[in-house]
Amino acid sequence: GVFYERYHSLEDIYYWINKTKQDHSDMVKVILIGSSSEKRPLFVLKLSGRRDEVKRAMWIDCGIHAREWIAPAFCMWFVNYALAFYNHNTEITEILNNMDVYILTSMNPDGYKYTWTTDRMWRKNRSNNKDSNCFGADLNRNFDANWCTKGASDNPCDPTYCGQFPESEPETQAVTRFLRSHKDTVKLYLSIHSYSQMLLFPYSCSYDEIPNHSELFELVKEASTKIRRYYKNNYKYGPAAKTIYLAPGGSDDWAYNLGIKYSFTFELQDRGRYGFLLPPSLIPQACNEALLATKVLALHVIKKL
Ligand code: 0X9
Ligand code: ZN
Repeated sequence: GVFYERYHSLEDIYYWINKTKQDHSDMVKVILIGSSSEKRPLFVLKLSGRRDEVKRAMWIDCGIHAREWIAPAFCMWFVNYALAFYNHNTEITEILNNMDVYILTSMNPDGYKYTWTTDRMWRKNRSNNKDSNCFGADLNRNFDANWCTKGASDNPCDPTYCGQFPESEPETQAVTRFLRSHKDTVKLYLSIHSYSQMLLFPYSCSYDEIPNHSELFELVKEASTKIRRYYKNNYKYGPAAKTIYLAPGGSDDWAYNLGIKYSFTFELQDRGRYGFLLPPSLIPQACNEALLATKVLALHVIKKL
């Protein structure tokens, strides 16, 4: 519907979460996992197919970085697609029958709000850094994975500021706490960003090759090939440090080290023409590309485990 072909204010997103739960109470639960530094709630939607409890799950977070508006738009797109096509599309049905899906539509609500009101290009959260006049930490440099080494900044005024210590930020804490307590069930971790059109896997915090490198490489290669075939668009793929750059403290590396061996970061459209200011007319294709890649990963994990 046309609703999903627009960007939405934070207030709209909270309203949408509530409405989605009410309209689909059979498949959707809402879990409060924490709150932001400005005390906004962090809600996770839990989508389930079959009624009987399934033992496996996947996680998707969107909007770690405030200005990457296509990311929350994808989380909403995914939820809408899953609810509309469950029992109509074989792939999403297979996924929801075998995995619960946890979706954090906006991991950085304070930053997102700030991009709507004050500074469209804001990246970090909005926490008050003591001993500095600059606000915010980069949540994707705040996780405990070679924290604050080369590729992050210890200056609170920089866009890649790593925070005071690993997991210093309440948004990071909410996610790590939830995933630690669900680590036996969550088999696939997915973090949605923009832009540059890449399908990335660990490590980003070092050039070390992970034990299941070949398996993940073949997977993102397959996803990228499918995107090219269906949507005529090019996605690079590979381990993040080599494919994009060295960047420590990221959620994907942390989740991988926690034991979630299928851990990915997607960089959605575009490749720089509009950058973070991707026009709403491109939302459908950008989301369908990411949806296709998500299906490839989820179906593989189901088949393997
Ligand atoms: O630098 C980042 O955090 C991501 N790129 S972005 O342009 N969206 O900021 C890439 C994340 C790759 N993974 C890790 N750095 N762990
Ligand atoms: Zn990002």
